[in-house]
Amino acid sequence: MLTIYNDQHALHQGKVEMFRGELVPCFEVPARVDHVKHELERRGLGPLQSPDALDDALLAKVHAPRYLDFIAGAWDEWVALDPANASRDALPSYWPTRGMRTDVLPQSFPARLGLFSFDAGTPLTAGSWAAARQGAACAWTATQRVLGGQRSAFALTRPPGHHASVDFFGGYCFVNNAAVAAQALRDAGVERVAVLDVDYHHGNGTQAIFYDRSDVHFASLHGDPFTDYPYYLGHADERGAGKGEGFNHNLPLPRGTDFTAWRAALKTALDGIAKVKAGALVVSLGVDTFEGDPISGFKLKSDDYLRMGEDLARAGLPTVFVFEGGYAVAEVGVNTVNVLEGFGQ
Ligand code: Q9C
Ligand code: ZN
Repeated sequence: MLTIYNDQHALHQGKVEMFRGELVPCFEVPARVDHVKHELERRGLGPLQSPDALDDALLAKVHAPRYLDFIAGAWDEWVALDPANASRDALPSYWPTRGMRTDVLPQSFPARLGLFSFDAGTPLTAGSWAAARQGAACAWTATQRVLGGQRSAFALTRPPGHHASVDFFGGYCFVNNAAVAAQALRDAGVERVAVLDVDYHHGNGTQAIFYDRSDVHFASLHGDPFTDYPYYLGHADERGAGKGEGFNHNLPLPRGTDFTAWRAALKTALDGIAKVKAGALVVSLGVDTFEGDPISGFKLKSDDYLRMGEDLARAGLPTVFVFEGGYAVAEVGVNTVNVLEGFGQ
């Protein structure tokens, strides 16, 4: 598996996240990607390449310009508020909600930090933008390799992306790498692209970015939002809007779901993808469906990820894999690389 590796991922290194009323050490740590890289190298699974330079115009096709401007400058603004902030992560604590104004940009930095986010679990750090932007470059480069004739490529990067929406960050995500890949495939002339999100959590950002579009079909298997993050999106009745009606497919599953039930839902999602005649596939590859994941509720075992890769290969589509979640740090390498090995070259 050709892998495009984000060698700047460790520039994003959150210290703490808000969890049940406490600041706890971040689950989303640099070691996650280090383990995947190590496992790819240990199994001799294809070369690791650096990304090519990204044209920011692509980012502006999936994110709002005022959001990108904010994220790009947020760390400097944070430190300008108080030099002591240089040693602290920025976390939001105010959000606009129903009936409040989001069209007027507050002057206050904390107010804008909340306006452009949706949780207090996603620390913004000195290197967050640099790491996230380079991650988008990885997704773009992996897409170019697939367009160039590779059957598949893998963007190995963090922070993850699928919770990042048109104009807000959250769920450890700042830039939606899967959306970048899907948009790049569209820009190259692939008439319909499918994004399949197998991360434990619903890909609210990817869904929202493409919700009213028929050219990008979004399918997601995830913990039911009645009980699981991101809570406010991901129900089965969200089927797309306007021209996008019928091109959004959510398969929420209960806590405790094992691979047999998960695999049946995967088949349903892949059948839907075959029906819309997608010409390419983007896989949001999170392995937080693993039984040992500390923040998730499914029961997949390490060997199941080989079968997952085989099932994905049977879709028969040029495929861009983008790394997302997975927080059982010691097993994240084996589980991720199992999918890629199961998929084959
Ligand atoms: N008890 C990704 O996997 N915190 N993001 C949830 C649940 C947010 C996960 C806490 C989880 C976000 C990319
Ligand atoms: Zn996840």
